[in-house]
Amino acid sequence: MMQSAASRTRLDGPLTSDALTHFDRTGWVPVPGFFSAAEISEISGWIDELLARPEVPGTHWVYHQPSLLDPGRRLVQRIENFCPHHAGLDTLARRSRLHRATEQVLDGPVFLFKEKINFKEPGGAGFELHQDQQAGWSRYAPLFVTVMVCIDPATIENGCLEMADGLPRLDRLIADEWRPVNDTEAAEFAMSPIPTQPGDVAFFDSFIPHASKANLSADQRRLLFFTYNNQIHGDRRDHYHTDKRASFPPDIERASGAEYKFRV
Ligand SMILES: O=C(O)CCC(=O)C(=O)O
Ligand SMILES: [Fe+2]
Repeated sequence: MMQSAASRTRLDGPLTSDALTHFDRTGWVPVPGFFSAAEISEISGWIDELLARPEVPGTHWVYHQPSLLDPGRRLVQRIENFCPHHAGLDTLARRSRLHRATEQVLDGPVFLFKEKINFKEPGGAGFELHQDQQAGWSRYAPLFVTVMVCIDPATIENGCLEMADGLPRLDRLIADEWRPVNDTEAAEFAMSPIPTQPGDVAFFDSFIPHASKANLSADQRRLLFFTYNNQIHGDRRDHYHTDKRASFPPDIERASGAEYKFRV
């Protein structure tokens, strides 16, 4: 059972009690304008710094994909595991107003579990309908909360996030691990696109079904994601990254000829 709103101790922080109540009821909450234009411009500059760095084994993890618009072109799909290698992004994740907000949502001190930037450049693929917890996360903790930070305008045209709508908050998997949610499993709910502007954020738990479409527009759509768990479930970051590095390493660390399949 999820904690009811009534039993929750409210920590002070940037999120209002209305926002926390919305999260408790539905498993997610949008918070428009959490960051100023100046803050997003600084974060965007940090992302540019990461992108400009050489890909070297043992540093941040870069993954590529072929462009759907120009299959000969290789795009950066995402960068993960960068906080240990970037002081500004690490401070944002672990010692900031945003971090405090995640403590409010998770109702206590949190550990950063993982982080990534999904670039979704023009030609970038979408994400099939899934619950984040389906990606084997139950091995690490029973519940996570992710905060999405919008860096570029995310629109229907460039593949903004889409959330399950009209469901009471889920506290279980509705589909098997490691495969997208199918149409039968999705019959109980509708999907709503969530267009966002730079500076908007959204908090969502690891059970809410979500998806996004490919970007067939001319505009890139960068979204930054930090995922946390309550400290009562331990600091699982190293365990997760050791496992992922073995099963789905960054492109620069891949053995030639080996096949690695991205599943959810
Ligand atoms: O970037 C997106 O559109 C969604 C990404 C997502 O849900 C994920 O990577 O788990
Ligand atoms: Fe996801």
